[in-house]
Amino acid sequence: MSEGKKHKAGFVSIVGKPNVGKSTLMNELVGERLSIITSKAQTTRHRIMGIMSSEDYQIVYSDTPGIINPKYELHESMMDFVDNSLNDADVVLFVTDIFETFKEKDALIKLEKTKAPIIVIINKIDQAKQDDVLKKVTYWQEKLNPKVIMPVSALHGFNVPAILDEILNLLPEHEAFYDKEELTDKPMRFFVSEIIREKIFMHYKEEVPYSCEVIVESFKESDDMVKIKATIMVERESQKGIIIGKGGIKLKHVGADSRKELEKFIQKKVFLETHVKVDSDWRKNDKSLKMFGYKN
Ligand code: GDP
Ligand code: K
Ligand code: MG
Repeated sequence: MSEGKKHKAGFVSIVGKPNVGKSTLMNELVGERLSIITSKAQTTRHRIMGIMSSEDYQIVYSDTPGIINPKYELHESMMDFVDNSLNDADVVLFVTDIFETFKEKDALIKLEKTKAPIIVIINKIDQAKQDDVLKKVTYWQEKLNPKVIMPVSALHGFNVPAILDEILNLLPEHEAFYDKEELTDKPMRFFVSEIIREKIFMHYKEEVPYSCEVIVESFKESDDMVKIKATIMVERESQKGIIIGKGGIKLKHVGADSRKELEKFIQKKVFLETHVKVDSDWRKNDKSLKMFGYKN
């Protein structure tokens, strides 16, 4: 560590409504594709940590599910992840986007409960005129009176490095919480299942992806390759047919896309075997939610 400079470390919680670009922002801040991104709301179901370390600091980001009104048990667990991350936060990145009208109160109620300083991120400014951005800045200034408001484009990395400076200003002096080599709190199997889930979101319409959970049954690694067996859980027999498709064609495409992405992520050749199983209404079932890691 450089002389005279105290080490800073802390937890930065990334929260906001669905689809405003939280996961895109975390990946951009950390410089790794840790969180899956799709154009659909409720893609992120867990709290995913992305750790960024240097000689003088360690920032532990938490990407979280979008704040919603829970409709079933899975949603409740998702909102518990948001609450936990807000409880731990030293700094809150409240992400909103240029389009958000913000009629609902649920996200703001969560923010009122946190004691950590808030940075408001107005995302997707690549899609807005400067006037509209300024209007949003005024709006959030009046609504939340945060420490800082930053218009950014997470997708294009515009103004993202400046967020880091603001965080470092607000971060407490502390020693590192994790080994400086660590990138995340989640194991490789988690990312495998997330990557497959992302491809499911891309290949199927409407409700089907929301009914899917991916379980990595085995992950066997050798020097130059990995053999992965994964099960896609659905909620009903009819969804099983949709996932598999005529003659297995749909599942084959999901498998091929997943394999390509997995090879990029793991940097080894990947053999992927997928099966589909039914776990009736797992999203409302306590036992299944525990088994899939959504509950203790
Ligand atoms: P989350 O649900 O808040 O985690 O949002 P995601 O990161 O999954 O992004 C939702 C959608 O918004 C995806 O289609 C992203 O590509 C898109 N997106 C994210 N950031 C930006 C941005 O800065 N500009 C534009 N135009 N799109 C963005
Ligand atoms: K999303
Ligand atoms: Mg997300």
